[in-house]
Amino acid sequence: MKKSVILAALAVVGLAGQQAQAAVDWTISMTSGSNTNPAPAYGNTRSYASGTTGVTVSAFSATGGTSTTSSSNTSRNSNTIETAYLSIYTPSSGLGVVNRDGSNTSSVAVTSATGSDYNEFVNNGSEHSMDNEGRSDVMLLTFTDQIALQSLKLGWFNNDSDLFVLAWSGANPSGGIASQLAGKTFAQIAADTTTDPENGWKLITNLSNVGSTEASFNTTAPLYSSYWLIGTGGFNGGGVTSGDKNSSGNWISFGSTGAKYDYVKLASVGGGNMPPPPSTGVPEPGSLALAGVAFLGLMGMRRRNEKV
Ligand SMILES: [Ca+2]
Ligand SMILES: [Ca+2]
Ligand SMILES: [Ca+2]
Ligand SMILES: [Ca+2]
Repeated sequence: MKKSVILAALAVVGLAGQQAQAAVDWTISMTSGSNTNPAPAYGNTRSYASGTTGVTVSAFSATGGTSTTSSSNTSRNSNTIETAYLSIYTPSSGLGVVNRDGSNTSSVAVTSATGSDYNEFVNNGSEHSMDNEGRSDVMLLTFTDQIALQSLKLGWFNNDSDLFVLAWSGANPSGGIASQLAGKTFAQIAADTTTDPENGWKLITNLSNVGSTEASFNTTAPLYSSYWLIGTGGFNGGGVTSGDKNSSGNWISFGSTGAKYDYVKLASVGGGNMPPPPSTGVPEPGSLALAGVAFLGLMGMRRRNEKV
């Protein structure tokens, strides 16, 4: 009896929580700023806010390691992750990623680029976006509070627009969140989501063909975190994928028929604040204990009555 009362109370709380999340608490637009060109600083940040909720965004890409200049696309899960340049396209497109492996030195914003991801430059080509042609670009979003990221909207996309969202779960990493990204590989991060999902990067969702629609996710039993990772394509146990699946529901490898590269710019994100501790309508631990005592008392009375 006591158990069912508690379950009923929790059900009411759960329902109230879902209703509150039908709409996000805030939406942060990320369409303002300007680019540095030429020679941007890799690892730059851009900050945006809505009300008291603020976010700082930075860019990364799998450009490290010995295969940095290889034209092979198969290295994206074994290359180490390095900081990239977080570019901005106004007035409405939003944030893009220009990684370290560009090579177009005439119009490139990267003075020392020697890589084979050659269309990575600020003011031309489709890969000034966050893309997965050549290398896999991602954005790290660091919020001022623990929040539930629940929506995103693209201001621009080309060819295909699959996205994945990861959140850092568990304790704050002692070396800072960048230490859980830079120097690692996407394969290592993927292994973390499967072997230690409660303390590390956790896959929140794979979004297919987002396009110009506002994507919604993480609404049921939402996860709250200060650190969120958004990338192009899909994400599974091996790392990043094309985001495209065959008729059997299996991921299609980059370079195979049916795998389409994704090019996107992020215009806004929305989310929910962590709900305050319940104050009304939910029994306090103390009153639950009292209810238990009363219940035991009833049981005692019933036993005594049965004896008579
Ligand atoms: Ca790019
Ligand atoms: Ca690229
Ligand atoms: Ca797709
Ligand atoms: Ca795709």
